[in-house]
Formats: sequence, structure tokens, C-alpha cells
Amino acid sequence: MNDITLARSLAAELIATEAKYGAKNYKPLDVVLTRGEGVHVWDVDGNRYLDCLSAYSAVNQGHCHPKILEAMVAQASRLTLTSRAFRNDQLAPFYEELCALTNSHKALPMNSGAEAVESAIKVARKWGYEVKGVPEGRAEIIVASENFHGRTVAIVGFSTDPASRGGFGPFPPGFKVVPFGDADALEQAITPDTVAFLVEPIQGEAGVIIPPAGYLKRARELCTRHNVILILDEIQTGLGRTGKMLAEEHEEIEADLTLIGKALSGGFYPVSAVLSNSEVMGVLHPGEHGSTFGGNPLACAVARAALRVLVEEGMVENAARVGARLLASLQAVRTAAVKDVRGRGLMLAVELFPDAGGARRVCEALQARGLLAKETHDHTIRIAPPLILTEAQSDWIADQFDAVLP
Ligand code: IF1
Repeated sequence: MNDITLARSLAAELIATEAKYGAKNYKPLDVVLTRGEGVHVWDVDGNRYLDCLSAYSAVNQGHCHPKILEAMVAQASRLTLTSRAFRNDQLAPFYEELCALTNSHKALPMNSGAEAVESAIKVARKWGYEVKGVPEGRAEIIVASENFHGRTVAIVGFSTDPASRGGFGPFPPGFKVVPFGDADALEQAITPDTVAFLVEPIQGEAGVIIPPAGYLKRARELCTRHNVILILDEIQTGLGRTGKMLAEEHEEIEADLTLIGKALSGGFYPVSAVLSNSEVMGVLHPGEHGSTFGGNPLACAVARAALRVLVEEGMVENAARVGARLLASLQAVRTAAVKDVRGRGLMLAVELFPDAGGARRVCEALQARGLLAKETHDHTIRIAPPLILTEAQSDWIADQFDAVLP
């Protein structure tokens, strides 16, 4: 057997082993990756791909960024976990740098995105009872249709996607769904028991849905007027993805609670946080919330480096500049099958007409040409490369779409 045959059989073997032992909660492309560097990843056969998913925007800084790696290795060999029963010397500078960068007063460190969302729900409810004066047990949180905020029971309970919530009930009460992008519907839904409105600035899983201009600004005004906490889930849109550090900056607003995760560690390690611009976080007292790994020194050191390279290497500005170029060139290659091309910064999507044969087929054709992208729902291809993408790489991506779009 030559090398290529050997390698192919390795991929097939790994895929078969996954199928044998793994829960079948995913249907990935059949590409088995073994190495990543910058915008590129390599499979076990040695094929190189340009990664246009970036682990759902967790790898904004590019794969295996050397400075984040260095910080991780240095910290891992010194101290990894203390629990919050003791203090560690990485937490204070992490708080300080994170709050300075995001213009926040307080931060609550957690691990996964879903945990940050759960934490915000708890904080908002407690604020509702203790500060707003909502009668015990009545706190209500308004969310948007087609939302994606994670996979916990509470979160999938207010999902409108049957695949996400079906079969997982009963669910905690206290959530009300309004159409995304409709500020009038939000206004009508607010009652004296409403404590928060939780929304993604741009909906990711829904297919990169950008709300009408002015929507978030009006949501901000409504929340302020009715004493409701605005919670922006920036777990996917935050940290440069849309061409601003936070997507809220596009409408010059500030959320009361901002949730970040994913790229907070540059993909090295799960790190998330709840950021607070008001006194909302003040409702938490010792013993009322926590996490074994939240705020651990390894997480803090990795996140500090991940934030530092975003700024020092101009990745946010690059996302705005190269993202605008990619959007324009994708719009220029649109074919009869293309219903819409949209995006902000490096969070883009190409949506096909329902009769165009499906987005999965396009993703498979792109894979064969050395580009990895993932369909969302049946007809939309999401394009979210690392924020270090060059103009030449951007043009190459558009060329690949030009070649494969039906
Ligand atoms: C999977 C989607 C993206 C998120 C927002 C919270 C979370 C996510 C806005 C939870 C997570 C991930 C989860 C991942 C797929 C992915 C995803 F397609 F499902 F919707 F990115 F677009 N808020 N999104 O996007 O964060 O707990 O996962 O750390 O495989 O479920 P988490």
C-alpha cells in the first residue's frame, strides 16, 4: 500500500470508529482534520483547506495562534486550576483587560457559551425580584424567534427550532418569544413582569440574519423606558467577527449584559463571560453562583492572550476591511441559484433558492476545492473565516464560490 492509500484508510477508519462509539448528534463533513495554522487546516490525507467556519467563530484569531499557544503552555506549566475557593494571579488582570476592552464595569467568568447565557438569565431574574420589584416567581424574559443561545434545558425550552427543543421537555417557564427584528412586537410583549430581552445582534444559526437598521437601537430605548435589561448574546458576533469589537457598536448602543465566549480563548479552551454595564451584576452574592473551572488561571491567561492579539494585530479592522471586499465579490459572482448574499464584517452567508439543490452539495463541492464551509438549515452557506484573512485569500474564496454555485 502506498502512503495515500494508507492515509485514506486512516480517515475511513476514524470515521467508522466515531460512528461505532459516538453519540450521533452531529453529521459533519467527512473530513478528518489533524492540524491547523492561521486560516488553514489539514486533513489526515495531507490536504489543505481554507477554513471558512472558524469553529463557529471560536477561532477568530486563526488556528493555533503562536502567541496564544505560548501563553497557554507557559500558564499550563505553572498553574492550571485553583477553584474560586482560592484566588489566582491571572483573574485580576483578565478582569481589568476585558473590562477596558469592552467598556464594561463588571465581568463574570464562565466556560461555555450556554453557561454564560444561563448565568445572565439567573442574574436578570434576581435583579427583577430584588431591584425592579417583580413579584416572586413572575419574572419574564423576552427572546426572539429563530434564536440560538445554546443547548441547556432552559435555553432549548425557548428555542423555536423543533430539532433543538423537541423531546427535551418539560421546560422552565418564564420566557416569551417575539419575532426577531420587530421592535413593535417587542414593545407589545413587555409587561410589568418583564425583566429582560435576550437577543443576538445578528442571528447566526438562523442563517446570518441581520435585523433591520435601527432595530437594536429601538430595543435599547424600549428596554430603558420600561426598566428591562437588554442582554445581547455576542458569543458569535463579538470579538471582532462583524468588524467591530462588539456588534452592538454598529448601532452605537450598550447592552446591560453582554455575553461573550468562543473567540475569547481563540479556540484553545472554553472561556466565556457575562459583561455588565450596569449594577445588575451586584445582585450576586457569595455562594449564589459559580463554576469549578470559571475564572481559572489557565483560562484567564489564554483569554488575555487571545484578546491581546485581536487588538495588537488589528484583526477587528481587518475583519471590517476584508469582510466588505468578500461581500462585494460574492455579490458579484451570484448566479441564478442565489437568493441572497449578505454579511457584516467576516460573518457572511450565501442563501440559495429552495429549488437549487441544497447548500450541503455546495459545501461538498467547496470541500473538494480546498474550502471548508458549513451549511445552516438547508439552503444557506455560512462563511466565517478567521479574521486574519488576506485580500488575496478573500478573492480566492469568491473564486471557489464562482466555480461551484449552481
Ligand atoms: C453546536 C450554531 C453557531 C451561539 C450563540 C450561544 C451559543 C452559541 C449566539 C452557545 C453556540 C454554536 C454551538 C455549536 C454550533 C454553533 C452554532 F450553528 F449552532 F448556531 F455558531 F452558529 N450563543 N453556537 O452561536 O455556546 O455553549 O456552544 O459554547 O455544535 O451546538 P456554547
